[in-house]
Amino acid sequence: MSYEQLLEKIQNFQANICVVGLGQVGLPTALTFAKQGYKVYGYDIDKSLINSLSQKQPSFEEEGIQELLSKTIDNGKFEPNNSLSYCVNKSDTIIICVATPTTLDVQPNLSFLKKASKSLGELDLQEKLVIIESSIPPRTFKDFVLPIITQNTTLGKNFWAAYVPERLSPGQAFSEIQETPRIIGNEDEQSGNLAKSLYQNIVNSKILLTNSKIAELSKLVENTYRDVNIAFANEISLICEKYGIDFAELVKVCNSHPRVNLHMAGPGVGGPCLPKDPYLLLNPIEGEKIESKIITESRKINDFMPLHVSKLVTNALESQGKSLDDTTILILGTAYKGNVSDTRFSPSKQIIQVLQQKQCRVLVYDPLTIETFGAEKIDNLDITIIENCDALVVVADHNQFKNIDLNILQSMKKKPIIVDTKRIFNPKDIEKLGIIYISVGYVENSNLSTNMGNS
Ligand code: SAJ
Repeated sequence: MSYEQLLEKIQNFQANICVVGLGQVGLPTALTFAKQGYKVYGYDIDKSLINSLSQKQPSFEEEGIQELLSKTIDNGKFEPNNSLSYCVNKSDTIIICVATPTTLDVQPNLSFLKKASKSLGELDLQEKLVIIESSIPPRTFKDFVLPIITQNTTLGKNFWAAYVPERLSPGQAFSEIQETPRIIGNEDEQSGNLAKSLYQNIVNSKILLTNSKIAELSKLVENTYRDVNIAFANEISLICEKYGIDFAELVKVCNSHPRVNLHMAGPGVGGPCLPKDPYLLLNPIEGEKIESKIITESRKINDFMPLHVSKLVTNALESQGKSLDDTTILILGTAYKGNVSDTRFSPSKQIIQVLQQKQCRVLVYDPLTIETFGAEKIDNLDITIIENCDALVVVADHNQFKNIDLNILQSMKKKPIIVDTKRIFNPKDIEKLGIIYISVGYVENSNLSTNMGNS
């Protein structure tokens, strides 16, 4: 098949697609292409995942995923399969969405990408287009992936490839795949054109073409930008605690300026992307580690926040004359953020551990996850549970938590405390119930505040 024939197949939804890696990026991507009319083969090394997807059971929470999975399996547009060669041989385009985490010493761990590229390199990739969506350190596409997958082909002649970083925010995956502008990083013009035609058929927004190194860097810079901005918000919230003013009110006022956009302070930064992408940015695949004070300090500030939250909780309990070993604390949320079932790098892990070290009894409630981080799991917010709680700590802003009947909170133990790190409640409503309301950047009196680094 020539370049022109492949282009036409892609434009007319006739090109088959194989998605490698069916996690929180790969699966929504596969289902979106299937929804638009492409035939999509889904491959993952996890056989049990392929089994459950074949039985129409998604492995994580995402709005609309269940319906779309069932629909596209029923109409034959999505076919999960545990043979990579089967999926690749049936396809004209292969999209790699494997995880690129960091090791414990925060070095890029490209082992999944290496394995996927190696397995692909052993198959016949002639006349196919390969796309990488995983977040990767600059030059990985050109110097690491391309040499492995072009062993029997020539880029731009009988094979095409591009780097197209995913940009979806878990929890809004389907709308973001369609509405967020996409970046295409390519090393040859034909690959850029093919990738653009493919994404044009699912994206209702701009598609920008650039070289692969800039595309790789852009992805890491975007997530680092957010991490640094959240760190700034967190630091300002600590300053607000010192002054005894409400950070949320301050944000409202500052953000009325047309060139200011303060982010929200919170319990820390979790998830599979923000806590590790700054490290991918600073650790090139070859050469020395890059120094950046602002990026490294921001990571430290965000990593400190769970500790700060536990200190807010224990300070508040002690200020009410309670002995920590005689208190029960209910944590709302083990997910790393609202409305997702992902618990990777969740701030609640450290909050729970610290509170347990301080001898508090810790319960957790999260209707979207099975993770407890060693706390006692409860299955509902029954009054018999609430009446034993001294403090309630909101760590994930799930919609279910926002809709809690506040009257039930009145049954908490004497001198009750709510630490609402995600600002899901109106402080006045809580205080009206006789409950002490605390948040990051909102302490009743500044004595409850903690010092960065001394907790
Ligand atoms: N958070 C705050 N304050 C804020 C915003 C977020 O404390 O103002 C916290 C959240 O609670 C969470 C963490 O930050 O713990 C990350 O949440 P997020 O919603 O900012 O980001 P992710 O990790 O779910 O998704 C990000 C997105 N990147 C950007 O917005 C630049 C998404 O678009 C990327 O596709 C995704 O990373 C990814 O996969 O790389």
